[in-house]
Order: sequence, then structure tokens, then C-alpha cells
Amino acid sequence: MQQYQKDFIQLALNHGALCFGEFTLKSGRVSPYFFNAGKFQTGAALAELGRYYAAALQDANLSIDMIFGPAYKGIPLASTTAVALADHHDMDLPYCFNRKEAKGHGEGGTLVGAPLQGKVLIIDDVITAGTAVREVVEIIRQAGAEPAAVLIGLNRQERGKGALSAIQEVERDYGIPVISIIELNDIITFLEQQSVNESSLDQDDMLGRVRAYRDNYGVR
Ligand code: OMP
Repeated sequence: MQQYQKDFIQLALNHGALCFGEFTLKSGRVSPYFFNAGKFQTGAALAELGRYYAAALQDANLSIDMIFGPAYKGIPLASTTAVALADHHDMDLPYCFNRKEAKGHGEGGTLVGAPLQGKVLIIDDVITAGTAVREVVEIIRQAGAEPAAVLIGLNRQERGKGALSAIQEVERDYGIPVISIIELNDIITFLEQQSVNESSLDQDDMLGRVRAYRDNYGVR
């Protein structure tokens, strides 16, 4: 694991964005952990988060022309990543996001920011079933641009309905890579190596539950 990946997990733990317990997911599965990007609630946390997204993007060495943040949670993520790329990687990329409801007055429409064109990187928090990301791919294609890759914070590495994960299905269906700052395996490695200070839970118990969840629902 790289340092920025460990730092990202620590940041998420510090802000309660990564937590352990019992959580019912959109899929109906009951998960012993949950990632909630809405918990990065200060300017400093958001700035740090953007640096980890930017680091993951640089690691992946992709060729992209612009960034797209899907409403709602993808908007601050795409914005902070665009800032971090400009501040720390000398990459001043255009960015754009969508509204969930079209605006009928003023400038109108559902897209805000730079014109959607060229190779577009989609930035979001988590992909579970992949519903959200599929909608975004359609928005980008309809604008005449090319979805080039997806960058997310956490890859939960879970199977979809078949043997593949929702992420692998997105990669197969659209022929684009999905990269993430961390994946479930990194959380497990982190839990094995250091104390996470979740006072209400015993760490060995927590680790056991997360491993069991991976055995049950993980991609083989
Ligand atoms: P898809 O649009 O089906 O890929 O699901 C993404 C959604 O999963 C997010 O918008 C969240 O509501 C939810 N989610 C998380 O945010 N974090 C998790 O750790 C797990 C889920 C989830 O419900 O699976």
C-alpha cells in the first residue's frame, strides 16, 4: 500500500467517513463497514481528500482532457480533485458537473461548468451496483464526449448478480478503467497493521467480520 492510501484511510477514520458496525446497503446486504464521503465536512478535510484523489489519478497514468462530477456527491469530489491537480501536479484541467433537475430559466440545462468534450474522467465516491455511473456515461456520450475512466474513493470489491463485480461489469460494458484510491483489501491490510481506535468495537472482532463479509460477497 502506498503512503497516500494509508493517509486516505486515516483521514476517513478521523472524520467518521469510514466506520464499522452494521450497515444495510443499497443492495440489501448487511455490511460490517461503510464509507460515507459526506463526512468530509471541513475545508481542510476536503482539500486533503482532493490530494488523495489526485495522487490516485497520477498513479494510474491516464490520458484525460477534463473532469466530471456527478450530482450530488461527485460535485465536491471533482472540484477538490481539480484544485489538487492544479496545485500539486501542474495539471489545470477543465471540470463540469450536472444538476439532477434541469433549470428552465437563466442559462438553463443540466450541465454546469466547462463544455463536456474530449476524454472525460468521472469522479465519485463509491460504486456498488453501478447504477449512478451508467447514467453518467450516457450524459457524457449524449454531449458528444468520450467517457475515458472512472475514479472513486473506495472499491468495495463486491460481486454483482454474477461472478463479476459491478465495477468489472462497468469496465467490460464500456471498455473504460475504474480506478480507486483504495479497495476493500487495503482496509483489511490497514486493520491488520494498526489500531483504528473505534472505542465501541474490538478490533479483532471487526477484522473478523470484514474478512467474513469479503468471503461471502467479495469478487473471487
Ligand atoms: P450505485 O449507484 O448502485 O453504484 O451505488 C452507490 C451508492 O452506494 C452510494 O451513492 C451510496 O448511497 C451507497 N454506499 C456508500 O455510499 N458507501 C458504501 O460503503 C456502500 C454503499 C452502498 O449502499 O452499497
